[in-house]
Amino acid sequence: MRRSTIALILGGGQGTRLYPLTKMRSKPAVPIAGKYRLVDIPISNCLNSGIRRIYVLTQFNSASLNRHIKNTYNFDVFSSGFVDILAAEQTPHSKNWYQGTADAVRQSMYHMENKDHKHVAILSGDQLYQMDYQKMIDKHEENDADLTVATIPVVAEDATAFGIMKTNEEGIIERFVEKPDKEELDQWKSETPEKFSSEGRHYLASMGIYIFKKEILTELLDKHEDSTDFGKGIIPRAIEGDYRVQSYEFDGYWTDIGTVKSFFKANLELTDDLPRFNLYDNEDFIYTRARLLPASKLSGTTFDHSVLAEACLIEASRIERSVIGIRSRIGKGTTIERSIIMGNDYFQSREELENREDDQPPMAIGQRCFISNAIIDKNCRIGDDVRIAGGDHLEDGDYGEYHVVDGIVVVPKRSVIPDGTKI
Ligand code: ADQ
Ligand code: ADP
Repeated sequence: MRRSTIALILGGGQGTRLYPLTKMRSKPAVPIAGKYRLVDIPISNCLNSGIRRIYVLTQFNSASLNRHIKNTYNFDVFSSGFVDILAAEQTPHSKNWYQGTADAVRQSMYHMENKDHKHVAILSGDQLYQMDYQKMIDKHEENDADLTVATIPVVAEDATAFGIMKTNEEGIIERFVEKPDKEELDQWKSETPEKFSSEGRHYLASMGIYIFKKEILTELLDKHEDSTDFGKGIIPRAIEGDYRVQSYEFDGYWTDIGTVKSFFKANLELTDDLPRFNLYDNEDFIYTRARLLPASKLSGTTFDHSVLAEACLIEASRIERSVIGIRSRIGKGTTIERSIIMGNDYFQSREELENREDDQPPMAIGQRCFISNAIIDKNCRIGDDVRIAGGDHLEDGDYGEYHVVDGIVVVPKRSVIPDGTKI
């Protein structure tokens, strides 16, 4: 265990960019890859890097996040490890919700007052990647940096969505701009290694992953009380000030999953022949709740490039390029393409299924349905002969029982889509 570092995971603001997946839960609790939740990714990276003191900062608390953390990360009593949720709250120190990432950290600092750490790792809660933070901390110590920012080269098209920087030969960050305009991009080009420049990745982006010396973090947050964000405030202030701000170049797979579109894409990429995010590793585990679930039962289904979680009952005709989550039930004759089916939180009993008093379909996807380019959240009741075909021909918006976001049809948790519906 690495006692030198405490990790703070920024679990999300209002969660508007992932709405309606955040309609009934806080962002860290959003299910991903069939059986995990977003927060499992940074927590697993911490555990695999030997960091076992972790706070998850979230705008509001949710039952599913609490249950998930409590049931998954209960360290034994002899270790001083913990995963604690710090939800925005009214305290004697503050009456406001978190105003931004730096404000969230500022409001949480008093929880760490009595801890014996040297560094604070600040991590983003909506990214898919595997990284050994230990290597980054070693570099940070070797350089005697006040602050180290993890960086990765990106293409011009993506550069406007990130913090972009210029470094000197020693890797010290000399200039930084948060989300530059397209017009000013030229001046932000850097020499990047051949591996990246050959793909047009000429811009050094901040990954939003920071290691601070503990006292420097406190000093910066106090000194720049009006800075509510790291990217817009604290990081540029540190670079302008008399601090040693070092870049740590990461060269693995890393992607943002903070919007419905990027979340959808990252999930479907897990169905590639050789996914760039590796869930099948003997050492670097992705932790999640250890549920006692039976194996999945399949009948008459052709599967192609799909990921299937446990405890599913599937009689569909064809499932292609899709992620099928725990306890999913899919009826005969149904086709699913390019979709995420999140599954169910519990099994419906046989009794419940046989004695249905209302006309509601069961918690399942019915028979003879066609579903493509869609995200079906947990516990939905999709009737028979339903057609859901997402795509750019649909106009984005809130249509009651479903939403369209960037052409992707999102059916929120517990929605009911009656027999024969066409979307
Ligand atoms: P963004 O991702 O745009 O850029 P931001 O919206 O501040 O930055 O989010 C960073 C993380 O903090 C996300 O996980 C988000 O959910 C969480 N967060 C946001 N507001 C929060 C709040 N009020 N309380 C708790 N958590 C909150 C940042 C950097 C860029 C960098 C990119 C890399 O500012 O410089 O390039 O990350 O993704
Ligand atoms: P997960 O299994 O994905 O971690 P959650 O913890 O969010 O899911 O939700 C599963 C929860 O659903 C469990 O706490 C379980 O107790 C609850 N549950 C079980 N049966 C029912 C039921 N019949 N109605 C509502 N909730 C139920």
